[in-house]
Amino acid sequence: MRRGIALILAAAVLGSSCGSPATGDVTVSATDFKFAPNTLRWKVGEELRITLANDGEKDHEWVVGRDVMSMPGMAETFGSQFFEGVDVRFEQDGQAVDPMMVWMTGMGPNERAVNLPAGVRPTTMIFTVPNKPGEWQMACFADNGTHYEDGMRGKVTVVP
Ligand SMILES: [Cu+2]
Repeated sequence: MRRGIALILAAAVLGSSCGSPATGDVTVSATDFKFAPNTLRWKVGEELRITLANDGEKDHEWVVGRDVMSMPGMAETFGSQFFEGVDVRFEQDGQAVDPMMVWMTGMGPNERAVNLPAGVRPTTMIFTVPNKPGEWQMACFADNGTHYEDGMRGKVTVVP
């Protein structure tokens, strides 16, 4: 009986630590095949520094959006892109990096995915959270969406 209660308490503690989203400036670590943390909570208007680290062996990406689009013969992406129209600065090792070197290209005109090739230095995104409240997803759609299917996904909650 006592052991049963301890297990329930352990489950409750684990559940709450897994379930509470990370806030403020955080580093999101991409590994093969997940993001940690994978739940974030942002507030409209706050200026954030989100650092993205590829700690895995594979090439990854980080994209925030909604409405996964899947077309035959094409990689998946989000139909609605959180960072579309958002002014984002990038830094690596404290030095400014040209956004053109960081955003993925070729996935459609609206796509705003941060390229995280294997071995890349941690890349910091600096931006003010736009007025796009609600539930968003984070994802890596690399290797024709298999990373996403394997667990490279998460949630971004944007609160007013
Ligand atoms: Cu990936």
